[in-house]
Amino acid sequence: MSGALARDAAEAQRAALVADALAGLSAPRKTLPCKWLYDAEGARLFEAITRLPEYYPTRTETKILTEQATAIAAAIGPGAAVVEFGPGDGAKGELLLAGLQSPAAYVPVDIAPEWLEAAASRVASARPGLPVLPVVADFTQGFALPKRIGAAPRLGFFPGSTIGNFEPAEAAAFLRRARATLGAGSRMLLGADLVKAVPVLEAAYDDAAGVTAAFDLNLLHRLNREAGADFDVAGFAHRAIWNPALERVEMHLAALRPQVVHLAGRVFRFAEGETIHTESSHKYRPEALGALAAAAGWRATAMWSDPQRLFSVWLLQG
Ligand code: AVJ
Repeated sequence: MSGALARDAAEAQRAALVADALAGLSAPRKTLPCKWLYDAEGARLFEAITRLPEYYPTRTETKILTEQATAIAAAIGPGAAVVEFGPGDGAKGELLLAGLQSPAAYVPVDIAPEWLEAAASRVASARPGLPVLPVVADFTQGFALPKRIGAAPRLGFFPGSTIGNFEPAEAAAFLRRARATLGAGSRMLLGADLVKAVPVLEAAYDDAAGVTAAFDLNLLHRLNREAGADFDVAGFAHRAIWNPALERVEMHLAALRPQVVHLAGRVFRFAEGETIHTESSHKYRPEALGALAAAAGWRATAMWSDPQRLFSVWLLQG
């Protein structure tokens, strides 16, 4: 990207952050969209989270993809064009491609060009000769697949239980749109975290070393840095709470004492104990995931899990 274009993109991003912050902090129950957790520092902290003893999802999903690679590849068959929604550093895409029989192409899709570049170059150097065709797009919306994948059978790939960050209605809308993008008759390999004992869930989102707390609190630092806010970050604490009715872990930032915060010419007051809801991570029961997929036009044809039933990897037929 040229210097001027990069500056325009950064300014548009800043304006969107301010707009979301004004809307979220004005709501009767204060909230901020979880996508803002991932600036450079947030991405670094998330990477550290994936290596924590308490955070089982990444390591369990990687184990499933590794140990069941033969069964997964057999179910998918040869020649698939793999379309990954939000590839991160490309490590899981590389792992999936390594197990598949003669994949036809790798299509990472992300809104952030710099991350997309990292995933694309990682896979390209691991698999010389495989067409790597990155697409810059917001994958929650429709987008066009590269013409070069031709008639290869399409396999969507959405690992990491990122589906859990959507409200159930948004998750269904995402799956429906993904089917429209990939085409009827395509498949989707989907990672979803499972409902389990509450202490295991809460520890995964509130680790002893405080890395998840730093990840959550970084959002306030980001608002101070990028949106000109004046949060007293030491006056807030991270909380991870299981919501049993909605079967999700919620991250909140709780005011430890009354607070007054200024942002973009507005004043926001916090009572002691009042929170900003920063993320929801929905956990699924297998029946509920099957029903969600069905409501979005997909049929679950296989599910792989670990012996402790912590995490699930689904093959959906569109
Ligand atoms: C990568 C978005 C799925 O919800 O488990 C980790 C993010 N948040 N710890 C998740 C996250 C707190 C993660 N996702």
